[in-house]
Amino acid sequence: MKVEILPALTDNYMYLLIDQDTREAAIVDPVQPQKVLDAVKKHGVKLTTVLTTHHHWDHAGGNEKLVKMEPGLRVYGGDGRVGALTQKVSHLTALQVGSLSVKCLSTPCHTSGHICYYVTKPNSSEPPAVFTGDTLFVAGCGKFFEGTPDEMYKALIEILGSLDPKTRVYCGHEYTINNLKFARHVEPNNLSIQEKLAWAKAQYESGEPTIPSTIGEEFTYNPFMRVREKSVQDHAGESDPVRTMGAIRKEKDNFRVPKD
Ligand SMILES: N[C@@H](CCC(=O)N[C@@H](CS)C(=O)NCC(=O)O)C(=O)O
Ligand SMILES: [Zn+2]
Ligand SMILES: [Zn+2]
Repeated sequence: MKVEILPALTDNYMYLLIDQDTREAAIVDPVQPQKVLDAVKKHGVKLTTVLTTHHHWDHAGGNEKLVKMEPGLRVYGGDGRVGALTQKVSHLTALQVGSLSVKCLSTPCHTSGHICYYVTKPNSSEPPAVFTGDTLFVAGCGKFFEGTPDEMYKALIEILGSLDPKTRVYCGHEYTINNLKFARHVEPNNLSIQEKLAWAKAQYESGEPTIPSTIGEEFTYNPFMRVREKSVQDHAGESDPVRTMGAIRKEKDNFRVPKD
């Protein structure tokens, strides 16, 4: 599989997922349809599928226009509020993009209908990919607009956290530097955070994305994936991982990001 990263709006990402065996492709969260069609043309692939992570405008807001420009697309999503939806999916719904297998993972919390898409290439040694929208970011997670700390714990630790650690994480926004500054505030002595922050700043300076990370890496620096660690619980003044999840999300909602 090949994943082309398509920056959109100010800090969103769309992703063109290509099955190199069949030249069939899917697009994740096509908020800027013309950019998508330009990339489809450049790669000479057949776009058949839209994978929508959630109904927010900056993710699903291009669906209707894309379907008008390219009739016949299958539009997947987990929420009736997703524009141009043709197939409503739920937890563990399976679909194919050419020879690639896609498994839908229901991760309610940021929105109640949020879906992450886990992609594998059967009978190959290629690492899997997961498209996490606004549930999991590199070193962070989405705001809890329609859910609870318990739901985000299930999403991050039990569902995404049990994927192959080599799984590539493709998230919905470029928030990595700000997320790592908050992570450093939570765990000032965590060297993985400091290394990743230095790397992310260098990527930013050269105009490169910080995407993808891996699930295994996220467990080393993402405070929301580390709510079972004593260091994170101590910072939150809690001894329970779900209460820690709630406390650090609330703290991040009000966090003033330092300049460096
Ligand atoms: N803090 C965001 C503000 C925008 C925002 O609220 N984004 C939503 C997704 S569209 C979110 O869940 N952000 C997670 C966070 O701020 O930790 C930023 O860094 O620009
Ligand atoms: Zn959102
Ligand atoms: Zn968003």
